[in-house]
Amino acid sequence: MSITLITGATSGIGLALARKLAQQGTELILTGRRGERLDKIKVELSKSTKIHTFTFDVSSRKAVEKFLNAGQELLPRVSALINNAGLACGADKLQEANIDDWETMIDTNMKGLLYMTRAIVPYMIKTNNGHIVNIGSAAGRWAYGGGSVYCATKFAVRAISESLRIDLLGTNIRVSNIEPGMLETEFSLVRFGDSERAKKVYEGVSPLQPEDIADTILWALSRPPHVNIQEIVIFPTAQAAITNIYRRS
Ligand code: NDP
Ligand code: 8X3
Repeated sequence: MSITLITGATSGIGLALARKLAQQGTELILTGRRGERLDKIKVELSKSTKIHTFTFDVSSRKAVEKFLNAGQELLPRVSALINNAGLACGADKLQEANIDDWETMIDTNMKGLLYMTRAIVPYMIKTNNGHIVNIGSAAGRWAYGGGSVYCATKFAVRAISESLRIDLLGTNIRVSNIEPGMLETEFSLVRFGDSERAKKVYEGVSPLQPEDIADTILWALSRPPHVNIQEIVIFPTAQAAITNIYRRS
């Protein structure tokens, strides 16, 4: 039986996808830093399928290596890796930004995704089967003020997806890059660390919901083996472009 591995399954897109895949009976490896949440999710989803949880920080190379050791019996069966764990920290102008925030975003969104991909792809090559789904962002196509490093990490996710697709040419392994626009999850709370400010991001708008992206990922995963969905950009209807948002007054 094959396994789907989702990083960042404790909330938002990762959790919505885990719930949908569990309903279909897919065996899952779920990861995140908040172990208590993972424990609860395991109890909830184990009613439908086999769930394995691992609590670790994807931005720590050592922690990823520990996970690879602990999960070594499961990893050869991973047929889909959903590189979803990610975050933005702050939205300050580059000249005013906190450099620690940059490190966190680069280490999580880029290096974490790379560590996980480097570890899992060799197993997929052995079976000549697999699907890497990277959660990029519309911010990985269009930059905006105050987003320099977050946008750069998501531009990087797009570049990594493109290169990996070329590196894997000739295998049956697929690589997809999913690029959502405004999406209501814990993302803005994490970004600003302030629930009032986070609420304002979505004020007067019907943003995307994590289930919208989970459905899109499920669709990409379920295409026949000769079809690779390379990239999908998804905005809410009220967002025409990265900084063009219509708000009801
Ligand atoms: P959430 O904050 O709701 O979820 C983020 C998930 O990532 C959590 O499960 C969190 O788990 C996990 N995570 C964050 N940092 C780490 C880390 N260092 N190690 C392990 N897990 C980590 O946000 P979203 O669901 O919105 O975010 C999912 C992805 O979607 C991200 O890559 C984000 O950049 C991207 N995205 C989000 C958009 C939005 O507007 N919301 C739009 C476009 C893309 P824990 O805290 O338990 O570690
Ligand atoms: C998140 C979308 O526009 O808030 O990736 O950066 S945005």
